[in-house]
Amino acid sequence: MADCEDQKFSLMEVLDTFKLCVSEQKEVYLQNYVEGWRGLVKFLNSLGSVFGFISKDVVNKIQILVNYLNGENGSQYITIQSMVKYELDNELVDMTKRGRQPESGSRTLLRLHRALRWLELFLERLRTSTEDSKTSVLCSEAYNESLAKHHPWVVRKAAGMAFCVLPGRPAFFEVMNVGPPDQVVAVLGEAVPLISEVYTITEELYTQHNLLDLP
Ligand code: 1PW
Repeated sequence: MADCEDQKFSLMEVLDTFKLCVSEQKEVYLQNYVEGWRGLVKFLNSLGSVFGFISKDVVNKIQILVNYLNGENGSQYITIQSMVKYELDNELVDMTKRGRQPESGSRTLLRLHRALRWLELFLERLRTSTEDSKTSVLCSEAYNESLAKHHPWVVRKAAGMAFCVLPGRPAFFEVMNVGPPDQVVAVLGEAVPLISEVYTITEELYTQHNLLDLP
């Protein structure tokens, strides 16, 4: 996986994996979900080393899910719907406090799911931003509206510090690696609804099973 993280990020690639995520029956393929996140990790890494602590946690979580996918019960982990059903049916999820199943697929995916909302809000703000917008402001607004409420003070503080050193809008668009600004905006216009669909399907599944507060 180290090799894959070194490669250059392209927003198109992330877009492609998220496109493949959703089945006709509106199920979410875990493999593609994880691939999408791998692309995002490349993105985080190309933003600079301050994002190291963020990408490290995401990499750990990706690895937990990959281990399930490649494990002996991998066939139960094809979609997030089948994963949740399998883990609940077999009492593999700590429901109220962390205990025997501290790293269930369901609680691990929930962390990525919450972070995906941040990403969605942030990309949408970027899409509608103007030349003089500050990425750090867009990013922290998106964070405060979403993920921040799930993080303790110390993580919020560290995240806030990392946002401050985000590259400006032109450099940021450059890192996305899809061409001139108007093209970035067009690709974002495609990416945001896709990410949003994956987010909404997952949110509904977790709501339905009362899993939104898994410890
Ligand atoms: C600039 C675009 C950024 C988009 C990617 C967003 C990634 C967000 C990951 C934030 C991680 C912050 C540091 C880790 C905190 C963990 O404690 C936390 N993990 C997450 C993903 O929120 C909760 O995981 P835990 O401690 O319950 O295992």
